[in-house]
Amino acid sequence: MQMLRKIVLAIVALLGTSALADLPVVSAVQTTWGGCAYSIKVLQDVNPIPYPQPFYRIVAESSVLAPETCTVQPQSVEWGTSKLLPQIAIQASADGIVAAYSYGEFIRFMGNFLRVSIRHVDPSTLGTLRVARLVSSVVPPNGGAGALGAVSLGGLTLNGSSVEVTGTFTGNALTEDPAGIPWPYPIWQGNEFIAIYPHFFTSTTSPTLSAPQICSSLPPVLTINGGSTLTLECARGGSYSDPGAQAVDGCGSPMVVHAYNTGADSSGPGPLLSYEGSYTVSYATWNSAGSANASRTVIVDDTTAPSLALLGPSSMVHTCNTPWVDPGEVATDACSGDISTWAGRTGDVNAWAVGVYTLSYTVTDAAGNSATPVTRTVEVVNCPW
Ligand SMILES: [Ca+2]
Repeated sequence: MQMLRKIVLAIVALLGTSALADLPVVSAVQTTWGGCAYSIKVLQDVNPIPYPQPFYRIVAESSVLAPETCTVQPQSVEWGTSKLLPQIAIQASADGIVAAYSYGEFIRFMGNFLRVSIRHVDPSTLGTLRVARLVSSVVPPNGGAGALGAVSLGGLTLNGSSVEVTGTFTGNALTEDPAGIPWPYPIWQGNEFIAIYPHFFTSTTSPTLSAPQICSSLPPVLTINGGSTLTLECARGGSYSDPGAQAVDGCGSPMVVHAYNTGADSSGPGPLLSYEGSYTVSYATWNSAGSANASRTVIVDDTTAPSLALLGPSSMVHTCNTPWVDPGEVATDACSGDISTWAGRTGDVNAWAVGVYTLSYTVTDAAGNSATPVTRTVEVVNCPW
């Protein structure tokens, strides 16, 4: 029995020292930078000490994609090991390459203990230009000694010069590792996190650690189609058609919009296009997260001059000694309709005196817009005296 155990140990030891290239790849991610490929791989291995158990090797690799731009010597560097399956990510931008992975172990009576490591990778050597870590813990209510938690890597994103790491954690506190703040750490609500490292590639600035907002808790957003002020030309007999509004909840899903005084709902007559004025159309939406209200001002304006035309000819000959009767004029306004009775005339005809008389007709609508004046000439002839 003792001999068998030694043999097993020897075989396991042999496996444990086998070249990295021979180990099975559990997971791998890759990015490209400067014509080179950079990857992180998780390799499965067996640690024989103190007794055989599986563990993982986290290995960075570089290779050449475009020989004209990539001048690195392809290589493979082990960054660390983990007794729990690591989560891995790698991203590159013009600023550089950043890699992240979780690593840790199971600790008896405590559970899984996992950190996340975030590295600024040296493209030439696969060494680390900067390393940042995240760790979680359980902060007891009385502020006494805490316990370790497990941080899971969710996503790694480059936003310009900042690096954003997301994920989840167990426990009730998430900090840098080592923590930049004294114990006991602030207690978190929820188990999701966003860590934003500003100027990650050029500084060692601490991250902003926050819990992502749950979209369903965000209030709705209401948008008025076509803007909050609508100016329309007065049009007699015209009917108003409201462009409406739209609303989305905090997660971006469309919501029902309630509209008031559009002319198509029961709450009011809506803007009246036949009458100049300022009208208000309102919108509202609500859900369990809150409500949103907005209103539109509809201005009905008369900016168009009326039309004016003569009834009868514009040039008339009238026999003296009988009354001359003006055939009149017709005036029409788009807003006010027939405004012939609003027209005025300057000049007069003396039907008992020979002469040429010029009459000028004018009309102005309710908004002060005047029609182009029209004229009529009347020649009085053949007076008996
Ligand atoms: Ca008018």
